[in-house]
Amino acid sequence: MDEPAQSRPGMAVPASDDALHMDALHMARAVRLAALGRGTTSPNPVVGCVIVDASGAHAGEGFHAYAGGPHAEVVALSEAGERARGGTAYVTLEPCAHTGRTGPCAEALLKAGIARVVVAVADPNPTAAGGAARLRDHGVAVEIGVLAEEAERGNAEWLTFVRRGRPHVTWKFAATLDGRSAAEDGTSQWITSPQARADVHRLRAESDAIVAGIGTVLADDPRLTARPAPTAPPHPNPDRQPLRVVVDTEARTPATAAVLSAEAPTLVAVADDAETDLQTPVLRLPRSADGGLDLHALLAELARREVVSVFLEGGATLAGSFMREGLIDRVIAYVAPALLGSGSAALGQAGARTIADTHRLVFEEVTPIGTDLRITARPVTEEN
Ligand code: AOF
Ligand code: ZN
Repeated sequence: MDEPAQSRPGMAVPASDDALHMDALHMARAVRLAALGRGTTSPNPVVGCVIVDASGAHAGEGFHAYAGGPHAEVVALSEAGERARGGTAYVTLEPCAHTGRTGPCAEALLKAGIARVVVAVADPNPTAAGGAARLRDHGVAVEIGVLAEEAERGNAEWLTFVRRGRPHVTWKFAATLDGRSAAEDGTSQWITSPQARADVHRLRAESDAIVAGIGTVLADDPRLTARPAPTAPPHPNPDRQPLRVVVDTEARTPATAAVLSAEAPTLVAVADDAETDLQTPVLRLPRSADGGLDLHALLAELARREVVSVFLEGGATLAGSFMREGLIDRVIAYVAPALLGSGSAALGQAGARTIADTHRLVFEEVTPIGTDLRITARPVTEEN
């Protein structure tokens, strides 16, 4: 270890600040490692882990790659080997205390002789939680909350799924700078650049389900498959396609619709009183008060099928209904440097008839993509 800070000439920063800084640096790496699992871990979280030895030197690291595979801690411990003894583990999610698809990580950390565990986010999953308490009981120093915000953001889908018992919903749209997604005559292809469209395919591939309204299916006949550039991380099943879900209250989906193609599974959600002879799996749901489908019931059913993340595309009307029901957790807007001046708005009626009811968001990120901007925002809730 370095000598105490106060003995270094001209050193104004106390040793504890140095330690905090190192904690943040190692955790930042763990958060980046966790992100390598994005799109392949469902229904599990993304988790990253960094292990430093007793002298503070990097000894091992790892991330959780897919459900059923080893947890991040186990991967990092096996790389660190004996150097883990007396060392510190940085984990983006509290180590598990349960035996699920794999064994409890808290035990693995104890067995390896880890002296300190730094955690970003406590595990809200009641089955797996309790790792921190177990480690403390055995004399391991545990700190929770380091870079919590960054780790939460990287695991937003899974944390929403566990905390709210429903999938996390990302609403994506493409629009001109004046917020229009189609021209007056109904034409809408292509507002944004090819690079933005490729980015959409990457995000589709990371999602468990792609949801679209019947209006979009009838107007555009989309395939709603993920066709990402081949840079995605390895997956035990690389041909996996997200589940396509059509919100089709009156069962109007034609049997010839591209969304029913064999290349990916599809679920057509219809009202429980609608008549249909579609061969595709049909999901019958109650209607909401306005006669449309009960979107809460839809998400509950998707959660039951272990859909952790929903990518909501297509249909200003459907997006408006999700927004009105408070069911949108993230907004991704691809904004093109173009103006229409007429045509349809990206978002339909969303329950805000007066300015006081405006749905307020916070911008999380703005990234240039091709000639467009990708803006990521999330709704302001009581928690943020
Ligand atoms: C992960 N990866 O690196 C950590 C997890 O079904 P299992 O046995 O894989 O357990 C999944 C639960 O374990 C998960 O819901 C979370 O609560 C906890 N921690 N999970 O998938 C990991 N550390
Ligand atoms: Zn674990």
